[in-house]
Amino acid sequence: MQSKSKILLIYTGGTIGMMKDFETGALKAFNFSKLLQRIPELKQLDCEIETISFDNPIDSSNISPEMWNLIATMIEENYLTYDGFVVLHGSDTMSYSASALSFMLENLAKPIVFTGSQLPIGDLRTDAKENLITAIQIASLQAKNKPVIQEVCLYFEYKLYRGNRTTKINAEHFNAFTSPNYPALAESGVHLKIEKGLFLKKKSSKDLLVHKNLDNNVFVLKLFPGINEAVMNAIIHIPNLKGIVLETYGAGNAPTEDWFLNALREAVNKGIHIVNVTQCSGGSVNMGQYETSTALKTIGIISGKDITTEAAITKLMYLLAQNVSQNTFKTIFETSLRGELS
Ligand code: ASN
Repeated sequence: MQSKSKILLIYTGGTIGMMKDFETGALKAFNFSKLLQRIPELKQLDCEIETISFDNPIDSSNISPEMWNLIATMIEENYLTYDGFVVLHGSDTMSYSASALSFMLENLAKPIVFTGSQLPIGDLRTDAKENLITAIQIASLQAKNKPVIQEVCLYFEYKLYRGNRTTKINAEHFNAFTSPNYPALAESGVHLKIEKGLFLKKKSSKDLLVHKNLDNNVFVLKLFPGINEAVMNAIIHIPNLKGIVLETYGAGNAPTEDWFLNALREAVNKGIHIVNVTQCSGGSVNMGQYETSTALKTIGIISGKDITTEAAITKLMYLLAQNVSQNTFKTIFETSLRGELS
């Protein structure tokens, strides 16, 4: 007989649990016990739910690598006791956090489902209840006493995505996220339609390995017509800088002016890892397709392929803390570690 799934709900903050401050009119986080009182429906779910919360819930604009560590530690310490984890998180940076956690949790064999909402749970028209209830149901799915999902996901507005493939695209619509280069893993309608073939295949049966070191000596540089030499030089001379996510045009294209390419060459020669990702909301970098990207390839710029900026910057933080040798860094970055690139 299948036993009831045990789910740990980790509350970090976000709009889902916010209330209006009557003095300023702004939304701010409030504590978790009040959140649970607002969703009596949770008792009807066919699983056991326990909760744990940040001492001071945050608006997700204040998330940091230290807090990713806190979430990772909460999962690590409770990993054997629970069948699945639902992380309640603000939507603003949820894609960054889901990406970061996907890299930090190696050999994951249980579901970690990030969710949140656009309106507070107390609001009459809230999207929080559906998001939370279905996220818990998804995290509880079992087949032959094993969790069906074994990766870090993000559930929002009827769709389950691979977390490190997502990006927030709308501050107004309930449909706030998309996964531009990878299809949804599941869709919730009258039935929960699960696309098993899209799930991450577990590579080994090794125990969970939690990587808590992240190196945030990194930068995201979005190109724009008019970027000048002084700006480029200032960036590549940031003390201790170890990695740059370079958001280029189209299929990975950039200016071909000497001062620009020289700055990139100098940075690469100093040991700074530069990852080429596209500013487009979908599609892939393909260095060499146009003349405007051929030099980038020659300089040794890493191809981010179809990775999101959120996954690229967190993968950089993760790999920079892993003591990867200078020679193999590019190859490892260009390899899919958690399904983050094709
Ligand atoms: N500012 C909020 C947050 O990210 C937005 C939200 O949750 N919808 O914490």
